[in-house]
Amino acid sequence: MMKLPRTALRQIERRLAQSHIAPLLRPSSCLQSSCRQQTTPRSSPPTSRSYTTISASELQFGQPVHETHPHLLAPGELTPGITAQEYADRRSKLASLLAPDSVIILPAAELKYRSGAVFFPFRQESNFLYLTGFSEPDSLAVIRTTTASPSSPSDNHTFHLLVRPKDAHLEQWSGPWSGTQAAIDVWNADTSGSIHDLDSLLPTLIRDAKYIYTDAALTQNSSPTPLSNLLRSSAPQASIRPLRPQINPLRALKSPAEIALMHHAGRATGRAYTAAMRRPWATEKALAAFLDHEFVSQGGDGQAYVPVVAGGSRGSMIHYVQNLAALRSGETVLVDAGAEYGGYISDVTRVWPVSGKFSPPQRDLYEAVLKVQRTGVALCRESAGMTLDQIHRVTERLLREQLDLLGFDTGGDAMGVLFPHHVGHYVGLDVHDVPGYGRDVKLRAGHCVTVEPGVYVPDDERWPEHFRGLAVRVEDSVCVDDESPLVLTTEAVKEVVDIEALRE
Ligand SMILES: [Mn+2]
Repeated sequence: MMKLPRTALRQIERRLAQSHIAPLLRPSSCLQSSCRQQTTPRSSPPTSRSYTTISASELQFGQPVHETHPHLLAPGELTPGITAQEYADRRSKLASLLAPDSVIILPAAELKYRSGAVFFPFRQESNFLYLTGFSEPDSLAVIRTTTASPSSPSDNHTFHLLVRPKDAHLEQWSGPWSGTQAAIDVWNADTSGSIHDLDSLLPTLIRDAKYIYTDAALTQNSSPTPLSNLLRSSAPQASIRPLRPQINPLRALKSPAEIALMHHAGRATGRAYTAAMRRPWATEKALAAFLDHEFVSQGGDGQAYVPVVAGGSRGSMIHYVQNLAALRSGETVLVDAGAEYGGYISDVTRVWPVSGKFSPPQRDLYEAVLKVQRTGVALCRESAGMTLDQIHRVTERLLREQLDLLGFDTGGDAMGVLFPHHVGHYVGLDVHDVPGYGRDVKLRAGHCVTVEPGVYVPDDERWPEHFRGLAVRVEDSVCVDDESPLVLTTEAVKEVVDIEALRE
């Protein structure tokens, strides 16, 4: 049983909030004082680096670090809110689950192109980010398990990063990147090297390995990929296994620092929604653009996913993202959007009347869904002993009861038509977090999920006339605690009276 340390959470949250009010000017310190010394001591003591006498704030990295961006990261943090120690602990926890002489191979995500040389914003592969905190493409991380001594059980692995070496000419075009020395000094790799030397460096790192854990693509068009060939020629005796089943149970249970980041993202999202509900909107596009801006001005890093902004019956299209139609008075608008912060997302849906006032059928259907949603949220506690699948079944039964009361015929396949999706999914680094982790797992303190029942009424004679074309979903992001849920997104108002009061 894990009790979420709410006092600690509040402290972290206060600091996160302050960091957005006034950038803190801290004296710049050398890299080794901020990161290296705070991680678990390893068998080989850190050697002194030639540039530790240079102020680190004069150096340039491929992502914010404390020395260059003290308004974003506290000393010791590798990404906002997550310390170098926490990243080291994640590697050591994963290593403790695997046999000695296992290696974990993590290729970074690839930069994706929109057209020609025009690229999309880069996003690191989630497991790579979770284990390293390093956010650059063209890199590869290797974690090799070792036999831990009983006196130092966390000293159970070595960690290696292959990255882009510093290159003044290329960096002038692409912006700075961090280089091989920073991989050791900042990201705490035991060894580092150039990604361009992968073919010569990887064989040494994985020689004599018994198991290779990786989710890298090993075939493409039914031929082995270059990485697959390299793994097999360097460690022909090793058996190659998927990494996901090993790492998913770790990623699924969030640390207090992760929960604080998600709470921060949830708060920014909630405030943006409530600000949006205060105003009249003529188009889906203007509303979407306002939220995008508010997510940042309320303290988030930006949008976590392509939002759904759907007026009227377009809300019945679950992933409607065109967001170009006019909004009409008399209709409701369904918005499914969320901010992210420090790599962690929040996921919220609200429905409100374009005019500011619900019509009687809109209010009736909305209240029915909201009532069921509140019950679902209340079940997100370890003491309920339920899985997401079980909460889904309870939700469907309660929705059916509510719809019966409103005069729907809920026989036959009605519920599959009216409520076609699952009640929730895990959230974290990914919107649908820890892909492959089952919804048949009993929820425990530290699991974070969405609760999002919805009713979408087709324009069809089968359903009561005044409800046809209505689309209602209410969604919050929630972390499970022992006895109660911690709702991350309470600042997005959802009671009818509160929504209507915003426009009075
Ligand atoms: Mn969702």
